Amino acid sequence: MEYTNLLIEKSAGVATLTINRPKALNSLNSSVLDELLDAFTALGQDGDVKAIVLTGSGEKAFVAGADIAEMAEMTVQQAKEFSRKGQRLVNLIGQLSKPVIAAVNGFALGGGLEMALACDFAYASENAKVGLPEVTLGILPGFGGTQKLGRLIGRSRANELIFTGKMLNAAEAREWGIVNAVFPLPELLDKALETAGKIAGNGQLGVAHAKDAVRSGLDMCEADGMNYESLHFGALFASADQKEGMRAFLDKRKPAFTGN
Ligand code: CO8
Repeated sequence: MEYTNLLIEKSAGVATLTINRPKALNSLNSSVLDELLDAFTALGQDGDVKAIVLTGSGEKAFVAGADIAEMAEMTVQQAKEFSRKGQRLVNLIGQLSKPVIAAVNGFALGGGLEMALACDFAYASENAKVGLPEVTLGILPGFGGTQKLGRLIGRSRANELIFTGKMLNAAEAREWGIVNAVFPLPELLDKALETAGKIAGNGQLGVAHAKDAVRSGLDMCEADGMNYESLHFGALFASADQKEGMRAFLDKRKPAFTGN
């Protein structure tokens, strides 16, 4: 698929996926969502890609939400389909066997924050502002925000953000546990790439199983989660990466993981 709203760069096992619609603050219309669905599917299947950084182009916005101009005249049916498309995207990011880091380089509002929440974790720039302003537009977060934010930061804080529609600055977003770290804007992408590079150097299968164990485990009771973890732990002992990782430790050398 030819992308008109996305830029993709790949280097040393890490793909940088940039939403490139700066004039509309990288807001998500149907064609951006289609392209993102296609791009994440392709990156998921690309054997050279071990981790992904998602960011927005320009110095102002990560993603300023779903495209309000497109949504304004939607019928009930179209709005449901739009929401389902966005939810397919956030589910795809979650189910991908590769970690996705959000580099939040400015406004992450509404569907933009929901995209960041769908990623495995997020870093932000000092100018970032995050929020779920949907109720100020007479709607509610429809790309997973009502489900994911409470699981991440707890019900009380999620309710305050969702019911007021207020924005948090980057330091507040870190304090609330929405982003892991805050950097000056010019350093943000490099910091995210550095972390992604570290992940890409680890056993890819171990990372993939860990991602699923953490994500799926959060929806289970602890006892079921422990059983699920054991299944993943056992499965890795059928892999070449487990043999290589442990042999390399004993041989006092760097492991050469193959993802098998
Ligand atoms: N959609 C479409 N266009 C947008 C959006 C958006 N979400 N955000 C900004 N733009 C456009 C502006 O219209 C403007 O275009 P133009 O230059 O043609 O007038 C351009 O981007 C620049 O924006 P501003 O001039 O407004 O820039 P400011 O610096 O003054 O303000 C803000 C920046 C504060 C980010 C402001 O643009 C803003 O408030 N944007 C809207 C934020 C928002 O409400 N986002 C939530 C949208 S709803 C949503 O995401 C729902 C997700 C779930 C959907 C469920 C499916 C039904």
